[in-house]
Amino acid sequence: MSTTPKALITGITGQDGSYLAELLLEKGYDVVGVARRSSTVTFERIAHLQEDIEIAFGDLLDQYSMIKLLEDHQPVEVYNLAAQSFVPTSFDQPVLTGEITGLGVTRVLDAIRVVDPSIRFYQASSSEMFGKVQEVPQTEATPLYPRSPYGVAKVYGHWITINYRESYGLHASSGILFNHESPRRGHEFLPRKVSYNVAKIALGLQDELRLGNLDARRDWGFAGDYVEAMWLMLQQDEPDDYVVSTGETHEVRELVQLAFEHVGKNYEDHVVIDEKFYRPAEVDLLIGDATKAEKQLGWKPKTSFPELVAMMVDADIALLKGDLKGISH
Ligand code: NAP
Ligand code: G4F
Repeated sequence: MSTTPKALITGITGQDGSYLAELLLEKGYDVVGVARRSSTVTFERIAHLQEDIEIAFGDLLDQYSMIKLLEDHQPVEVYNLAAQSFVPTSFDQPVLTGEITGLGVTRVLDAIRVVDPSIRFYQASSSEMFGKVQEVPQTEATPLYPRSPYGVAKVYGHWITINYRESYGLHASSGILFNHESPRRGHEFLPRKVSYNVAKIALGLQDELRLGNLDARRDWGFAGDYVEAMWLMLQQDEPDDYVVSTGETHEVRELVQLAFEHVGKNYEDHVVIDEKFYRPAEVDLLIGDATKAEKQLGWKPKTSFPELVAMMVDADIALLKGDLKGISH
């Protein structure tokens, strides 16, 4: 019998799925990535890993597919990264977001309870749960006050993870991750929207960038750093919840300004405020205190805010010039 540990990742086609798969392969795991069936292939972020990981099909909306995945692949660790993760879409599709991002967590946890309760479980909780923040900075003990259907669904996912840990003794941990970005980030999220459009402006392909609220503040880190914290949580003797953040907060405006400055331009010459990108309710200020992760996991972020912004703009310039073959960031 093989002694190679096997990990199963839901959300393998997403930003974090690709970085986590790379990390686990480096650590000697067999990796099974769960993708949902679609009429077009959505494997862009994992194209470079397709020889090394196994893709299996399943959907967080489908309970039986979760059970079958665990029976077929017998992982020792499950990382639940799948979600409808874009906040504005959660206002337009609140029920679907609740089904996937909230109830989907129960479907995975219940499959573990039924098939093999010794499987270790990671839940991708979010700083969006802090919403209208009740404390600054936010820790594992800060009361939750979500401000979007996505945030509400994540609160459910967070508490059902704690509930299965306490009710059935599962090794189930939640990482309360603050915003993390990379050149692999979806184009609809603010930092990637900015880096891609700044790259286009720098190359003379367009002149204008339309954005919403520039006053909100976020604690932004690099996704490649954050997936290590996920893995570390599942290596602990006891399951627990951890804030993962940089401990710095920056205005959206600051990120925009930095990205434009990186290509020698003034953001005020290009940015147009468009009410369409405002949200029905906003999360005004996020800043995390990751002291517990540092003390108990030995985890610290490695990439600074200016390094992250420069990395993303440079990668998009290379992408637009056609220099970037596959994904290497
Ligand atoms: P992402 O890029 O949006 O990826 C989401 C993944 O979930 C995709 O692979 C998507 O598949 C999959 N998915 C969606 N609905 C599904 C369903 N019904 N069944 C199976 N898979 C489904 O998100 P990310 O940035 O990598 O984030 C990973 C996780 O961390 C998410 O749960 C997110 O909510 C959470 N999180 C992210 C951040 C952040 O700043 N990035 C911060 C805190 C928490 P398709 O490719 O088919 O759409
Ligand atoms: O990049 P965003 O869309 O990320 P948001 O809403 O903070 O959510 C992300 O981080 C969460 C962790 O806190 C994750 F759980 C979640 O899955 C996701 O990954 O927006 C950041 C800020 C917001 O305040 C938004 O109002 O940027 C502001 N913003 C201003 N103009 C914009 C825009 N956001 C987007 N997406 N597009 C704009 O044009």
